[in-house]
Formats: sequence, C-alpha cells, structure tokens
Amino acid sequence: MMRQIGVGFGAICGVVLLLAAAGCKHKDVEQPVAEPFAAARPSPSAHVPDAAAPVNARPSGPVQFTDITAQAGIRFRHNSGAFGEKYLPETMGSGVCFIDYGRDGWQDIFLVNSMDWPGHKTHKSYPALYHNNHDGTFTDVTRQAGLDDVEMYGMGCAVGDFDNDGYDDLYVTAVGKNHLFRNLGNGRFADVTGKAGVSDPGFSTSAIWFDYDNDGKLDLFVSHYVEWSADKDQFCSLDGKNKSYCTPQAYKGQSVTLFHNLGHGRFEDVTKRAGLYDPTCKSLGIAMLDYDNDGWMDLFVANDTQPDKLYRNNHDGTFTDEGVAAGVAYGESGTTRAGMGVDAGDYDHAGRQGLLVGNFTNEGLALYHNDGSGLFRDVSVASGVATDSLRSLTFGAFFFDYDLDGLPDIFAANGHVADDISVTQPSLKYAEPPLLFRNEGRGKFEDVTGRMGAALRRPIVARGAAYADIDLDGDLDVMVTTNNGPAHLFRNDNANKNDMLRVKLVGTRSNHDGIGAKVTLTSKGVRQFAMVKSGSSYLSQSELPLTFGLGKPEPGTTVRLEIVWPSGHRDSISNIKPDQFLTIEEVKGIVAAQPIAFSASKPAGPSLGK
Ligand SMILES: [Ca+2]
Ligand SMILES: [Ca+2]
Ligand SMILES: [Ca+2]
Ligand SMILES: [Ca+2]
Repeated sequence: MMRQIGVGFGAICGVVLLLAAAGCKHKDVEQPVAEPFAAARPSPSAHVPDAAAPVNARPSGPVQFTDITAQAGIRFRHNSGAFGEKYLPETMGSGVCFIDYGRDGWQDIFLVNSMDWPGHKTHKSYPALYHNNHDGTFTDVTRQAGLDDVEMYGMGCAVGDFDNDGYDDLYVTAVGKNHLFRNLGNGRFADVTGKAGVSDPGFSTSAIWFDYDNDGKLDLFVSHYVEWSADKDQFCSLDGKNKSYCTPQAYKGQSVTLFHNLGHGRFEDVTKRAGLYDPTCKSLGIAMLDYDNDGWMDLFVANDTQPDKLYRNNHDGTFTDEGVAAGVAYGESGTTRAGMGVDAGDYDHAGRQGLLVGNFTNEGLALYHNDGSGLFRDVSVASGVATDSLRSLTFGAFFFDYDLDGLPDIFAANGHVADDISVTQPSLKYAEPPLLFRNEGRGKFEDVTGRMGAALRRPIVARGAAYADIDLDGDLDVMVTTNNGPAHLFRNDNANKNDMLRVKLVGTRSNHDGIGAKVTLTSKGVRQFAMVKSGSSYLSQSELPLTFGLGKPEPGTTVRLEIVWPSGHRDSISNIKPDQFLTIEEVKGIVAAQPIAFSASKPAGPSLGK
C-alpha cells in the first residue's frame, strides 16, 4: 500500500496518511514536544529522494560489480607527494566519505587528497567533492563548495552534523593540522577549524563522530598513527641498500584525541580527562559500537603493531580499555597485528555487534564474534575469512549486505605498503585485488571475489573504502581509493532482485543524524540489527542510511522496525512493506516514504569479462 504513496505532500500530512493508509502502529506515539533545535531544523520532507517514477522491471541474473568511475565522470587522483625519499605518510592515504551534503537524498562523494612535500612542489592538490547528478554521473563541485583553498597532507574524513542544523559537516584529518568544514546549506562549506578548536596537529588517521555522553551533540574522536616528521624520518630497507617505507616499529606512537562538543561550534580536548591519553597507540581504524548494549557508545580502535583497544564507555565521560579482557587486543597466537580498517556489525543475527579488522599479509582478516557478557571469540579461521585473506594486506574493510539476502557480507580493500615488496618476496605484490566474502550463514563466509566480474579481480593499491547506494536502486555500491592513484566506483548490478528496506533516521532529542541509533528489523521471523554510525573502515565513511536485505520477494512480506535512539527513546513501527526508502524521525516515526526505483538488469560493461 505504501508504494502508492506519492512524495509531493508535506511531512505532517505524510505522517497522517501513512499511519492511516499503511496501518503503521506506533507504540510510543507522543505529541511532538518543543525542543531547542526545532526551529533551526529543516522539514524532514526535504530528505525525500526525488527519484523518477519506479521502473517495475525487476533485475535478474548474478550480482556483478562494474567499474563505472570513468562513465560517472570521476577523475580524482590521489597525490601522495612521493618523490623518492619514501616518507612514511606517502604510503598510507587516503580516504573517501559518502555525504549527502545538499540533502537531496542522493549520496555525494568526498575524496581526501594529500599533496607535494615542501621543497618538492610540482602542483597543488586538493580534496574533491563530487555532486551526484541523479543519473549515475557526478560533477566535481570542489571549487563551488569552497573546498579548493586548503592544501593539506590529507588522510581521512568523517561525516556528521555536529551543529544539528540538518546539514552534514565534514572533518578531514591530515599529517599536520586537521580541518573542520561546516556545511553552510547552500552548497558551500566554511573552514571553522580555528573557532571549533579541533585542528589536532600530528599524524591523524581515521576520525569518527559519535555522542559519547548522549547529550544530543556529536563529539569527535581522532586516531593518530606515529610521531613522524620529515626531519625524524628513519631509513629502512628491504634489500639492505635501497630505502623502503618503514613499518611503524621505527617510530614512537601518538595518542588518540577526544573532543567534547560544547555547543555553539566549540569543542574541548578531553582526551586525558576521559582516560584515553596513550602515546603508545599507533591507531589507524575506529569503529563505534555498543558491545555491552548499555546505551552508551563504546569504541574499538585498531592499532598497527600495538594491541587493539576496546574502549568501554563508563557513562561518566571516561573510558576503560577492555581490549585484553574482552579478547580483542591480540591475535590468536598472542601477538599484536597490523590492525588497519575496522568495522562492527551483527553479521550472524546474534543481536550483538561483532568486529572485523583488516591486517597485514600473513596475518589475515580478524573476525570476532560478540558472545555477550563482555567477551569476544576469535572466529577468523573458523569463519573462513582468515585463510583466504592471508596473502592480502587489508586497509579498508566493512560489513555490508551486497546481495541483500539479509546476511551481512564482508568487503576488504587491499594493497601492500611497500611498493618494492615483490623484490624481496616475489609471491607478494604491491597491487592486490579486493576481497568480497559472502556470508553463507551459520558463521561461515565464502570468498566470491572471482565471481563478481572483472572489475573486482583487478589488482589495485587500495586504501580507503566505503559503500552507498549511489543510484537509489536499493543495492549498495562501493568506492575504493588507491594510494597515489585514481579512486574507483564499483556499481552493484542486480543485487536488487532481492527485497530490501532502506532507512534514514532523523534525531530530534538525539543528534540530528541519529548516529548511535540502533535499529532492529524483523521480517519472516528473522531479526537483523544495525546501528547508524560514523567512521569504520579505513580513513573513510559509508553513507548514513541503513540498508537491510530481505531476500527473495514474497507476496505479503511485511517488516517491523524497532529503534532505540541515543536519547533512550524507542520507536516501534510495524506492517512496513519492503522496497522502500523510509525517513524516520525520532518520536514522530515515518515522515517520508519513497518506493525503490528498480533499474532493470544493467548490461555488462566492456571491461566486465566473462
Ligand atoms: Ca551541520
Ligand atoms: Ca556529546
Ligand atoms: Ca549477504
Ligand atoms: Ca545501487
């Protein structure tokens, strides 16, 4: 029934019509209450995607990923600044973030760039913002957006609406000073780093927006790698003669940073007060999770050659590292690994978030099952992901349900750090293909990379990775960055022959993005659990809307959603039809519903072998 509902009516009318027509039941319906941000916030109807009328030709055939970078008009190239000296940061960048900066319901792309080193300038390098044209193509709007006047040695990015004005803002990490770009809502961004007090110098890597004190304002956590500067650069060599990129053992670590959002555009560095100051850390990836399900956000931080950390939120502004006690600090042999990209997700319908960590070659991906009661179990080998990833050096890594069967799968973006690795280890290569693991259920994963088309089989020197449904056909597309090279946009073709439900949350008492909100979906007797999150993967961020795969279409399928917001408020909505993009506002419930516009089976591109 909801499929017939148009998109032209306003939010209030939409709620009434939806409730009446679709028979939605709200357990916690309450009168909207006045709250401080109400006036400044946009009407939720502004979030409705303006997709064309749905095409009912449902696709068929196997899922394939097609590299559409060129046809999409994306010409970004990362500049590592490498000039032969092999400075450590050159081999580490950079990231990609999906951001719907114009709030038209279509995900835009932000790509972080590094730059030439001082004294070795050949040209200027800037990050790139690509606007989604709603037709599979993108336009470079970096200049119009005002993002082309800060050159920096960029590493990563994080997307979150820190001032709750309804427009997602951008934090960009770098070697040197980081930058906070406030989204002005008119297509432009303003550098507000100074006023906000978040420049956080050093060697920053991944960053994350999360509300650790549940006050409705997003706080900022920044991971740092090592103490490095050009004058402290060490000489390392694989062959005893020529310089190679050093491993992090050559340098001292650098502490993570936590910034508390004070409101009014200002932040306070509370790292020490929060118990997080630790200069032994060499952190690369961050995942937010609530592993003990107490409603307070915890963090998992992957450290390169140092123990990984699980920072439990103590509810009083402090954190305690429970990594060792929880069993996630070390590999199975008791050694530290080269933790890079990370993600947290309920990959087996346990109702709790497990952990995924990308590691070095010969270490394999780490997969931890969350057993509850504060303990994780290393299931890397038992699940099948460790063996098939042993030869890979994984940076970007995340859970996502690429085939929409309801079971979260795993993507890993790989590429060695040493461009000369095959000289000393001929079995290893600098460029490596990504890995896609299909979740077979019962805790098992199968490497299906070879069956996904030629695009995923091509070796690249991958670093960042993120997903979003860029064409609003219901399935998740993937973007991967490469070091000192182009970024790749891989379109997911044909996964949407399965049903799905996509959900965008709008917080009112909670932060506007609903970051930290937990959504439990029940359909056909199966419960799926997901959380709206910033960060994860490596230097990157996927889109904020959640996608739930619902498997084969069956007549009469309905879905029930239960949402626990960071404020503690609960919303419960039943009798939802599949294949919609819903916008759900805290307390109000569904405020907009847009049917998924299926695109029929796409022809395989010329680059797609087989
Ligand atoms: Ca904002
Ligand atoms: Ca906060
Ligand atoms: Ca799946
Ligand atoms: Ca898609």
